[in-house]
Amino acid sequence: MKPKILVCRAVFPEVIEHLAAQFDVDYNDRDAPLPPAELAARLADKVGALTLLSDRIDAATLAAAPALKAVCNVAVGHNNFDLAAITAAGVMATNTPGVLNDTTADTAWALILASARRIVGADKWVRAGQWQGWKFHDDWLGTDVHHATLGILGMGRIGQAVARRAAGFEMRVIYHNRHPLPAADEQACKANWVSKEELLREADFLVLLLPYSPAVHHIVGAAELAAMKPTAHLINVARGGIVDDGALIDALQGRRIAGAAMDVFENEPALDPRFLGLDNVVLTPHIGSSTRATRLAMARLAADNLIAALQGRRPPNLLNPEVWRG
Ligand code: 8YV
Repeated sequence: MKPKILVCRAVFPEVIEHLAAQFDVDYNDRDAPLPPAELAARLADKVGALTLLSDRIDAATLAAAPALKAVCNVAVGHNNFDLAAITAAGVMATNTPGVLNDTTADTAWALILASARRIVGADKWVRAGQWQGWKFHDDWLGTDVHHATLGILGMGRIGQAVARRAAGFEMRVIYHNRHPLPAADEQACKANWVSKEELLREADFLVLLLPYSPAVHHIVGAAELAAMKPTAHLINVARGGIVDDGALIDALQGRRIAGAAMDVFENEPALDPRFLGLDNVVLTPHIGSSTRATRLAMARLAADNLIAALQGRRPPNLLNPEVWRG
């Protein structure tokens, strides 16, 4: 008999085939999350699970899944995991770092450029038939990206990929982390550590790339937005909850910053409806890693983690090494 696993949400057929070669797969092939009670019920006899960010794994879920050995997220973020509870239950938890860095960095750049050059509004204007003639000085004037100052809050692997791309735009790159990067890494992405205050004050484009934790909840709120330049743009490709969305909407309405581009929101997908009425924000539906190649690589890596964990090998992306008894 093959070990039983749950794949909590629709992924790629080739990944399911790969898993089915070694496991008895209970597959939720709908592209919608399982309600918590159904998730718990379907985990009851499983030894492993492939999870998405919408699948909350906490003490209650674990209590319903006594045989569980591994939960493997198809995401680098893992704020759907109560890692302390998972570790206390002796269950391995994994994520998918690395494979989505470049795609998410590309998304950040798409949003920087879209916000600076008002691409989305201009596209809607053309489609609405409003382009009646060309004007020199008042049509769709945007902000230059080249030679501007790029600020990055959260200079991990994705932040460094965003910074490296700035060289082509001949930008000055500054960042803030709790601790500066090792000198060689700073050199590789030509970025300088500054205080959070200086970052807010100096950035023309402020890109957020922090992983979510309660410690960074609303790390960009009314006070931080007030400290930014009125000409600045804010880009969030990290997590909802890092930005106080209400404070951002106020700042955008009051033109206290020039623009924003948001891929992630508090309470997504139920974003604050006031966003929809603003002409100085670009809105995308959490598509930071969304290319076929990258989503497939993420699903494959999560599957590899699950296979390793259930075959008694240390999974490559183990988040809680304290449970490893290799
Ligand atoms: C994913 C993400 O697309 O990896 C993450 O943490 O937020 C995105 O890359 C999404 O979570 C799919 O699970």
